[in-house]
Amino acid sequence: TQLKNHPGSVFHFGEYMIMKAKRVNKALDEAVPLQHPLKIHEAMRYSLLAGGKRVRPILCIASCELVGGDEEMALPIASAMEMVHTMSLIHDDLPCMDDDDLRRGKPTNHKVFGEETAVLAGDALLSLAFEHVASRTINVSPDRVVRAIAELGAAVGSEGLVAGQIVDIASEGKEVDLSELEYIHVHKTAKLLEASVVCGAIMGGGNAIDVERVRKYARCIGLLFQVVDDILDITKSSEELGKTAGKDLAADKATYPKLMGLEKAKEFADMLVAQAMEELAYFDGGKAAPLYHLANYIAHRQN
Ligand code: GRG
Repeated sequence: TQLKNHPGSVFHFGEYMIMKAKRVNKALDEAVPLQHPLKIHEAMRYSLLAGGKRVRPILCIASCELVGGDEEMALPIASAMEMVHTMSLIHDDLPCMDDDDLRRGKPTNHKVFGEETAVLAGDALLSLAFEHVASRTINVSPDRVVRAIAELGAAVGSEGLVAGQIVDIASEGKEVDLSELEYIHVHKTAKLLEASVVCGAIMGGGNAIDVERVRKYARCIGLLFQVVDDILDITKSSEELGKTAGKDLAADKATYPKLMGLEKAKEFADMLVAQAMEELAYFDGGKAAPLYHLANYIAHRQN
């Protein structure tokens, strides 16, 4: 995809994603060296370096650059976002949670390393995320680093991801209405995406208005991410009908298409992209191109 920002300048989104993902993968690889005790570091690296789209760290870096910061300022907290995301996936897959066998196309962490190690690998990644930001961030004033750490902590804890997960667990087997579904998604998915964008802007030196603008953008794309996930679930399961024994991937789970119908869910997704774009209109078009394309990418992704 190309976008003309200014006469003569073209933004190559595909190249941008590949370049940023490579940078993030290198930083993650270096953040967790294979050292003693080998088993825990192997388990941490297994899930952290197992692929994944790296949407959160790339959003974080793009937001930092949008407000005039350099990639280096955001790289430690961008890596921390992926560490937290990965640990939440490891714990989400555990037998006491979703009990999944596969993640990112590979056997889940507990299937390979055992349950005890998977719990500890998640704990260690969560702890490392905060240590990494505090000890590795460069060229950013301490007050900004502290603000960003507070933002990340709030997004992860009992008012963030953990809140979403516990409400999700409590809702199992019950009728869930749209407002409960939104609560779960805002907390399980949107909070960390929001923290990624907001922390990037904080580290990059954004002022209060910049930070609030990107927060509004992030809230739209956070919810969008989940609505699209739900739509993909439906399209995937109907594609698979006939190929497999007709396994319904979305069985028993409340989703936007189930609660509002597929067409309305698609309209809701379109509305969220449009709203996200509106927030970006305040910024320089050239600098906002990556976030503009990231919103489009989240809306139109196929996995
Ligand atoms: C965070 C302390 C702490 C504990 C974990 C288990 C749990 C609490 C929360 C569950 C969070 C969860 C699994 C949310 C779903 C997030 C989501 C949308 C995952 C898919 O993200 P993608 O598509 O995946 O970005 P890749 O593999 O590309 O990174």
